[in-house]
Amino acid sequence: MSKKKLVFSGVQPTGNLHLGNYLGALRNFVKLQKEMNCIYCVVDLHAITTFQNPDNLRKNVLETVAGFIATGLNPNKSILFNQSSVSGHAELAWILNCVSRIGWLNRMTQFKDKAGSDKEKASVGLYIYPNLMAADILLYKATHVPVGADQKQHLELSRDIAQKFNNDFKCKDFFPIPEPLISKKVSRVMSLRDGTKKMSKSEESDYSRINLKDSSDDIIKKVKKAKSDSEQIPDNLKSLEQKPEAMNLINIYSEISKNSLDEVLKEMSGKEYSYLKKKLAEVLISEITPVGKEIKKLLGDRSHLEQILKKGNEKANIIAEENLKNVREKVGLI
Ligand code: AQP
Repeated sequence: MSKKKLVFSGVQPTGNLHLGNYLGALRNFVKLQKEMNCIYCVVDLHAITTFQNPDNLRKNVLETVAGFIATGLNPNKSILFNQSSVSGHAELAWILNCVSRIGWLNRMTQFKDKAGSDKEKASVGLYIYPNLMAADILLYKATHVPVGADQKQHLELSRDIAQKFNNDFKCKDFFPIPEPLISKKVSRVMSLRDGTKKMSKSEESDYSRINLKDSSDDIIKKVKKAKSDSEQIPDNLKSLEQKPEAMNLINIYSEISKNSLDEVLKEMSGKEYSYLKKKLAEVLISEITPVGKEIKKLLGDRSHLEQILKKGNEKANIIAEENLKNVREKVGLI
């Protein structure tokens, strides 16, 4: 595998993949495999930073693999594996725990969001999650990391950790400083119920998100119920600044219909949101339901999915072991 450009990214097997995962991550992953060598990971060790029912976790790992493949990922071209099968992730994470600083972790907003008001009760794993993410990336010396905007801060931390490791152990350029690849258009798909919160698997209300496995009827119902605005659709973006739910629907429509925001406003201005919702449901059904059907089909053959993971795990382990050998040597571990 060429050392030049290498993509790494992961998805947590924490439940139903949704439109945010699709637009913010999966669709870009598939595009990137045409241009670069790519390694994609089902990050089960990240998932357990909050409690997961073991049976659901096992099921969700395969479902996430199916999601990758249904979106168009080719497991013969890219490496697709699950994190806990490559023990190097946990080992490098420990080493990087000793490089990363408490002050850096204290600034992570995702921990604050996920831990909620009672931080004392959050797991230690949730707190040091960003160090594990740095280990995921650096274990393969990845140069590019496609993520949604919600992961930007974690990726900046990975860059700081890489830099500090290179400085502390006097090995300039040992770890490449990973670059984020964040889609300029829809980098953050928001909840259909609250336009200030991101669409998320763990949000209680299923009406907050479009799942990739949703049926046409589900999509129509959810889009119909989505919060929007009582005024007509304006002809400029400025008027949408204080209307996050309406902006979110317009963003999603623009992204799925492949029309720019200006084109969408031209088409929609002066119309009611019910018109936008009708069109939005149509484009979502035509793009998302085939992916959902393919996921369901793939889940009908578990052994095929397990075989894909097994091959990916073997390939990932070879690269990880080689890099870890050098890390141990730099740190002085024998
Ligand atoms: N709403 C979103 N908009 C854009 N991108 C998103 N991603 C997730 N939600 C959105 C991107 O999807 C990739 C995989 O995310 P993840 O499942 O590993 O973790 P997450 O960001 O924590 O996703 P969720 O859905 O919110 O999961 P839970 O609820 O379990 O925490 C990442 O690249 C992410 O940026």
